[in-house]
Amino acid sequence: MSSSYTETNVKTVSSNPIVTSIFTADPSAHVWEDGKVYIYASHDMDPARGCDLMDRYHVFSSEDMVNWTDEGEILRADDVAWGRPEGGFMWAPDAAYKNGTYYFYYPHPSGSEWNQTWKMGVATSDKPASGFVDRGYIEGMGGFAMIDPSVLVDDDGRAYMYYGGGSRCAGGELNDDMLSLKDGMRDMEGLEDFHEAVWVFKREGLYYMMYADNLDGNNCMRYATSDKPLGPWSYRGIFLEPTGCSTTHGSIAEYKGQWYLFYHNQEISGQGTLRSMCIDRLYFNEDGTIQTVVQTKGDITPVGPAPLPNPNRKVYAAEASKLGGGAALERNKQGVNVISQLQAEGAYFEFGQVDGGSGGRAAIHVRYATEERLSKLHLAVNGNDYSLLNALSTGSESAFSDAVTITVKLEAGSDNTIRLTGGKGAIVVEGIAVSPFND
Ligand code: FUB
Repeated sequence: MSSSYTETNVKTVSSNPIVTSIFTADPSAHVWEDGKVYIYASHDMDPARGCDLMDRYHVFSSEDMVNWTDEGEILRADDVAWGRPEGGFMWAPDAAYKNGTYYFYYPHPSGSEWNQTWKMGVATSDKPASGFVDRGYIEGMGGFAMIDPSVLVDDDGRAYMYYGGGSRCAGGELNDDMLSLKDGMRDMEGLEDFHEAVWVFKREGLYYMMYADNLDGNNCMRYATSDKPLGPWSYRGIFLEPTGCSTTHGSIAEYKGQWYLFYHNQEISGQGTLRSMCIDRLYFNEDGTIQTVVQTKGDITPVGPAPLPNPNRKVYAAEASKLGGGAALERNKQGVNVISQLQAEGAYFEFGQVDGGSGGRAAIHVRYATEERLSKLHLAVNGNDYSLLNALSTGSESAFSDAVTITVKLEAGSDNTIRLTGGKGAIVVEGIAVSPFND
């Protein structure tokens, strides 16, 4: 049971960016055997310091390409025993599935000299979006910027890893264990203007490699094709024009008969290091070439069932909170109790005795209203920092939305404390809803 939806936030048409509460980048999409589509994304921590602080990968799932469930965090730098002591630098990941195991590949430096110590980490689980445990890194890789992994499991069960940065791309076959290389890596031939962000997929017997080019600060996505998984590749052209973001990165997947491009932009933040995932339709021509993707604000209609409301959901109303730092409880014009004055630095509200069910993952929805383009709330759960949550404008302080949502970890039982601190924008809050997954 992993649905986290309330009755009021089911969408009937997609919106870009698809996740607004936290910043997510580098989406790697896969359709697994349970029939759902999953996105393994990197996470731009807010506030950012370049890409240095990126951490805490979240996974998102959907059955209709419109409504996305935050499955929660699956791995953070602190979980990586061999990682650099300062943490951060959990960059663009990918995932693969073979023989009952899900593999999560992530680039991370092993030393303080981050750009000289990249490694390709692997975590595994028997579930697609939880339970990942780090298994170390793949030996025998390196020599240049070892970032942006992409893993293809071919129809015959053989698996290939690709990676690349600093204008160089390499590929090689993985052993059956998916944790080691068969014959090492070799440079990929035939790519034009390769920069980074390699992603390989297969369609109708043809291998496609997509990647970001070197257009400084405003890359395009280009692609090449081959009839063999490790090339040589034939360059085919550009299929995504600049998004306005200083990086471009993504993936392509087919779901229920339609192909999609998953990518990121900086629509919400205006900052190239606080990015947000988007999805648009992707079309092939008769000859297998890819049409230029039209970047939209979201026009996908559901291709499957929307998530069901979570039966474990409990609502915690404004009047049940403890307030501090200048936050106030007031009755608004509609006669509803709301927490206000949250624009004051340090103003906070806190719910104690929050029910975490049997413990583990739980979705938190904040019911809020703000006239500002972008307000923010800082979340802490049982004293653990979850960084800033984005609250996009609802149009006015009396138009409420549940759109601020994140999946966190709660302890079993009713002794959880959830604190939200303001100071970034005039925002009022009616309460929160908490939905333990009980999985
Ligand atoms: O997200 C960190 C880095 O930015 C990725 O590894 C690159 O592809 C670019 O998206």
